[in-house]
Amino acid sequence: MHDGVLALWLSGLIVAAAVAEGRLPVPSPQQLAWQEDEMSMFIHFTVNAFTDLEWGEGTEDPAVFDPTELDTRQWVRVAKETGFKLIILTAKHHDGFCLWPSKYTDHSVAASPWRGGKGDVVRELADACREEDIKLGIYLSPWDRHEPTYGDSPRYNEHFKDQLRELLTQYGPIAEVWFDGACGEGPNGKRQEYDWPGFYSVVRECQPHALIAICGPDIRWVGNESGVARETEWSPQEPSPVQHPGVGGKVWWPAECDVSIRPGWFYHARDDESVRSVESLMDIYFKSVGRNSVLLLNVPPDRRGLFHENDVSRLREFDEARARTFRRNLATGKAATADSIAGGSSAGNAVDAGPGTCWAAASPHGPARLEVDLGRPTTFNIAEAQETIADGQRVQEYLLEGWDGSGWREIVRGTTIGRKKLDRFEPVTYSKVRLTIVKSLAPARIRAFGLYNGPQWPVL
Ligand code: FUL
Repeated sequence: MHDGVLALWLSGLIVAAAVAEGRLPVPSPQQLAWQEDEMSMFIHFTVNAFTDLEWGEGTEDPAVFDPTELDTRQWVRVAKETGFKLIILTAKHHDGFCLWPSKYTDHSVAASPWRGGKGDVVRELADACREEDIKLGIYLSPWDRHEPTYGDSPRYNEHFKDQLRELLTQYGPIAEVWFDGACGEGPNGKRQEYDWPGFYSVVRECQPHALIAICGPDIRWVGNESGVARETEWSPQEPSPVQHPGVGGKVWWPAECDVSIRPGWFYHARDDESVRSVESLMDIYFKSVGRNSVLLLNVPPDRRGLFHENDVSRLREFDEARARTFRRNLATGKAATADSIAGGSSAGNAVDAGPGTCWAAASPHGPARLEVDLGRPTTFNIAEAQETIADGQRVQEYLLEGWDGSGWREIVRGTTIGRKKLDRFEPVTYSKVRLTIVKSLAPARIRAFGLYNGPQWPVL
């Protein structure tokens, strides 16, 4: 090719790549920090723990709410010690009972015998979170089976906004606001129409850094309550007319996987022997965090107002299991080369110790290959890859192969990578591996590549 033509062709490619990159949605700093945290804890607690219901009816006597040893410091310490960075509390569930003394209702802790009617669970949790440097999130159920104005749409919407303002102005920074979509009929027989844009405005006004989840524009519900993301999980999504009105193109709307450590969302003594096994929790970790999502694991306090011993020991086993599995990345520090490298980058950046740098491919849409020489035959059963999602999610298809001395053998093939992709397989032994980015929306940026020889966690 003539030099001038080559230059023109190359600059065309660079422009095409830049245009493609320019259109890629990227996370806000808060969305990025939320995803880097990997795991959040959900805490479902209300009158249901005392009435043994999952959905309270709104007619419960507030006197039933009387935990004998409520200790939010226990919740926060256990969460922190077992790897959670954010705690989301059901400040009000569908029954309408408020865990804080809302001045807009008499159906709250103020009408209960707990702490002589002077208690405030949200305050105690906020204080404990601040002390332990854990972020706080709030679940406020729009569906309210107690509130008499529910169903009288404009009036109830104002009531809901008043309660939201209380929670967002009296308890310090709130990292996530979780809006459940459940909706029912009010006592007037009419279906409540929620004022979503109005709810979002209150959040933006009172807590500009809070992420609005589920029925919200910042974090997307994964679509099931079993903690499982898709094999192909894109954070860039088509905007929703309700959640992103008037927005064109794609929006950064990452998935959150909510699931309970018990069969129900609330505590029931009958479930004490049915706390999820460590195998189940690890399977969920691989299928949520390991599929470009955040895991939101629910742990419901019991009637004492404490996490039950069985839940606590399971959380500790889960933490130890992750530590044991990911203790040693067998690719770290090994010699790495690539057939496509953007200026200023290097293949070694994918296997250095920190996620601060990346192997940036030059090829605009793949293929691009990263080869890691493990130095000697090495056995592993888990592979990990991470994109630098601050620059958008780019990889559409990848392939991992091992060199057996005469040829490359396929180990695993996948689609999206995103923040973190984990693949499990039967143990294999190779002295060299290569990760091929088969197809990407823009030049791939891989900040971490890992191989682990961990316990063989079953795919459930
Ligand atoms: C659902 C609710 O109906 C459940 O009770 C629970 O709060 C779950 C997280 O969301 O929609």
